[in-house]
Amino acid sequence: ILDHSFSLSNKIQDRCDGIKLTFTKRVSTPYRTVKQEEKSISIWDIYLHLEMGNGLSDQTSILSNLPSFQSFHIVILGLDCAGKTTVLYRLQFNEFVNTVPTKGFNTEKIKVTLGNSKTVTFHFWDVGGQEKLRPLWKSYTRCTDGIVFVVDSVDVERMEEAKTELHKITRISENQGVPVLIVANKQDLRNSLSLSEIEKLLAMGDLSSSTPWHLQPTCAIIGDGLKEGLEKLHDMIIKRRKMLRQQKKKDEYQYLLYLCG
Ligand code: G3D
Ligand code: MG
Repeated sequence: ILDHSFSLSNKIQDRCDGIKLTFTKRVSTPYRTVKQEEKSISIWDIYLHLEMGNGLSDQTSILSNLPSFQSFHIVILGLDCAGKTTVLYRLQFNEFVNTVPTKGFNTEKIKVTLGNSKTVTFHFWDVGGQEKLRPLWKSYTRCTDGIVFVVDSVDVERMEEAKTELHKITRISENQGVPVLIVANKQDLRNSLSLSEIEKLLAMGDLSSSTPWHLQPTCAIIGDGLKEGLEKLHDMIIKRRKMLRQQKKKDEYQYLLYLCG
């Protein structure tokens, strides 16, 4: 079951749904061991997790503790023409791919080897950035592990518009605390803005204190800066997962103390 290569077809879903794995979590207090919760996961749920990646949902939190299940759901957002699709295909093919305007979305699962030689799978969702498509962003960020927000470093005129969209998407309650990698793209162009100018124009200091962020200069055409950016994003995601796990444990322990009087 833990092997990514296994696959199931819809036809046998019902049969597999009958088979359940039960996880029992026990918590020890200094005086006794308390059985805390029992959770059943159907094989079908595990399959969906592997196929779709489900961010921080309750069921996947058990699976994401296992190394082979480390897959991260990442949404790539930003105004049209910022270079989102170029980023996606640069990462996938390690070469420049000529793009056409994205009408809906592109999605790819990409294995990336990080600096510590650890390979992680990112499931990217590159969503169209035209104004009429932006209301859809919200549905792609539901339960996401991280957001990559791409800006065109030479598009000074639309920097204000990019700022508005960045702040809007990070303010959504479901996205509270979700790490954001801001990609200052097209740094190869002579008149590109500097990082400090972009930081100021995007008013990044005004992002909520609960939103971890990192600003990364890149050139998606040749791939400069992309790996470094993903590394930072990965670190922020791991840190957040750890924090959420610790918070959950703390809450559970408090609850047990309350139950034990
Ligand atoms: P989008 O998906 O955000 O809408 P695209 O943007 O990836 O389609 O890219 C829009 C244009 O920007 C493309 O050029 C692409 O080649 C270019 N581009 C992307 N990244 C960079 C970069 O780092 N440097 C430079 N100089 N150009 C970049 P076209 O000509 O096809 O419109
Ligand atoms: Mg695109």
